[in-house]
Amino acid sequence: MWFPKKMIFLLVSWWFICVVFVHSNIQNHYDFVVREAQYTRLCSTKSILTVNGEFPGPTIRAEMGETVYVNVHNKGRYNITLHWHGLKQPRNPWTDGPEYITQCPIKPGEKFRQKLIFSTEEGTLWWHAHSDWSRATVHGIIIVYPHKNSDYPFPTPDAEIPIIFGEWWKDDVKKVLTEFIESGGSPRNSDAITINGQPGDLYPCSKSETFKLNVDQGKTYLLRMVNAAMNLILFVSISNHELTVVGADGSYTKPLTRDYITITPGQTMDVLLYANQEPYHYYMAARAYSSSAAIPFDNTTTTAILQYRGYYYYPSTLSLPYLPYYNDTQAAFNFFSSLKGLPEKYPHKIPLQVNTHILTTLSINALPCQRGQLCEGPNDTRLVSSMNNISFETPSIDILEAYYYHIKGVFGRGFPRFPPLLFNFTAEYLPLVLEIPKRGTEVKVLKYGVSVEVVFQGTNLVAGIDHPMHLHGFSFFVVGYGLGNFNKHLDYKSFNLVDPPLMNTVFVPTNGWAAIRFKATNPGVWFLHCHLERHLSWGMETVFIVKNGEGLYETILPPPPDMPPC
Ligand SMILES: *[C@@H]1O[C@H](CO)[C@@H](O)[C@H](O)[C@H]1NC(C)=O
Ligand SMILES: *[C@@H]1O[C@H](CO)[C@@H](O)[C@H](O)[C@H]1NC(C)=O
Ligand SMILES: *[C@@H]1O[C@H](CO)[C@@H](O)[C@H](O)[C@H]1NC(C)=O
Ligand SMILES: *[C@@H]1O[C@H](CO)[C@@H](O)[C@H](O)[C@H]1NC(C)=O
Ligand SMILES: *[C@@H]1O[C@H](CO)[C@@H](O)[C@H](O)[C@H]1NC(C)=O
Ligand SMILES: *[C@@H]1O[C@H](CO)[C@@H](O)[C@H](O)[C@H]1NC(C)=O
Ligand SMILES: [Cu+2]
Repeated sequence: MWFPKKMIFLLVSWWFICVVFVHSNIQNHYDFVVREAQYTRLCSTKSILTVNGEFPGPTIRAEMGETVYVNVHNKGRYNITLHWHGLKQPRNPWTDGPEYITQCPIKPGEKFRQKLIFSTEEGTLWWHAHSDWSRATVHGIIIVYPHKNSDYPFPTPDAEIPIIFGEWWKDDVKKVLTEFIESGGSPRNSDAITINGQPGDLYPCSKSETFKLNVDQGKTYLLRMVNAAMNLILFVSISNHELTVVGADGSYTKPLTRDYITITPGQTMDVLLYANQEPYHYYMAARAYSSSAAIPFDNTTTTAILQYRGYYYYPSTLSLPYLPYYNDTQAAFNFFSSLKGLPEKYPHKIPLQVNTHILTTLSINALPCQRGQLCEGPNDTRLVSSMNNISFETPSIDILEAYYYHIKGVFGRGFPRFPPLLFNFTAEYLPLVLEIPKRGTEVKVLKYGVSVEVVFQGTNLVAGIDHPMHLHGFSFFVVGYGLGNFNKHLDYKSFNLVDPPLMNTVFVPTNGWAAIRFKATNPGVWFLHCHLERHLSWGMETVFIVKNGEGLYETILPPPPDMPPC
């Protein structure tokens, strides 16, 4: 078609006006350059991997339902992939990100343009690297605002404050990972927990940089919290202030007011803070929840300061807020089981009937020592982990391409729907012979549209511990939690099918279970894994492949032209 020059000029300028003025705060194109940068924390300087030199990385702001493009350019020295955590990416697993699951890595010097399809998510999500342990420093927040004709399901807050929790090692994270994998034991503990990249007052050389939340008395703040820590479930609280959770994992919830919250790696929480106290300075603090006495963890405390404007006197000492004790499973369990969804936001979506039941154990395992290996696990073993007694082996060609192009020998379809052996999963003493898992790359294939229930059952093999289980490609309803063994005769009665929260990462309590339900209406290859990085490295993961349905809108989109080659 032929356009007069003037017409083209008008069209281009009109487009420009729309883009610049209508979406002043929001852009739909980002350039992410992965590169090294120098950072100093805890009195020592090191080079870390970042996006655009920032730690935490740049914020992505979107409006519900829009599509955003991120041009990822790897200028680092290592292979990398990026994942958009909590984004369902309808029909588009291609740019979801987990390494060797949906793509091969972006090699140094290469680029990949990733399409982010926002659909029903609203609230706080995040993005992070999804290859080796790079996500320790390669992560950032994603804020999804209500559609312009819509509003928050609570009074509009006066301002929002991102709060990103992380974990910092003084040493190079690559080195921590290599040492961990070679040793066969537990990884080295981090040296600090951070809030927006800062450890806070209680650590050496950190006080002047402690993160400050500046507030005006009488106003309401939306704290957008992300737990980007590698291996720590956290308790969080603020002195003299209550916290009101109004959203989790990119879906709104019924308001839940508590004096502390619990947040697992992978989870996000939208939390209202009412600045309704005496104008003064108050600590926000966070530290680990860790249930097993046998497992070492970083037991330090990170702080930020909530400071009311107009109050200039800086107190020399502040008192720390109440936090549940490190091993207080009841406190964690109570928080999560009190969180309820907003069913009016998704009427008739909760699957009341299920046609695919899956029960999977989550276990820590121990392999016998082989000659030439280091075996720093208990009793000279090497630690691994498993789901339904299969410790996942990551292939070297990604599963999505193997599935799409029918490449044989990359994965099997034999992930079992039930544990291969029934025993008292949570018994205090278990026979050592049960500790050795199988190894393999087994996926579960689901027909398009089936209603799926997954019951995650923690076991006490080697050491009972909590697991935050994350599913890509879906938000699921968390319909039940319990301690001990899941009992299908009793526990169905306690399921919440009225107002379950819609989440993407579920807390499975130590020696307990959690149950989720979702409808498999997103064709693709979707990773399911523990979001504690050490358990993921050990093999606590599998993949759901959802087949195409009928017609175009139930079919996987074609791959983008610039998929990174293997
Ligand atoms: C934290 O762990 C260290 C080393 O394991 C221990 O010495 C210290 O007492 C612990 N601190 C607290 C507050 O539990
Ligand atoms: C938590 O740890 C404390 C101190 O080590 C111990 O006394 C208590 O029994 C533990 N509680 C639980 C529930 O394990
Ligand atoms: C399993 O073991 C736990 C812990 O010892 C015990 O309390 C429970 O009764 C056992 N359950 C069954 C079904 O035997
Ligand atoms: C896992 O499989 C291995 C190999 O078949 C077996 O020896 C072990 O007992 C199984 N453990 C469990 C918990 O099923
Ligand atoms: C280590 O070995 C001892 C003795 O055989 C056994 O009682 C204990 O349960 C083992 N620990 C683990 C974690 O396997
Ligand atoms: C980087 O990725 C390519 C493509 O999958 C692979 O062949 C290579 O071994 C990877 N390099 C490292 C250091 O893992
Ligand atoms: Cu885990």
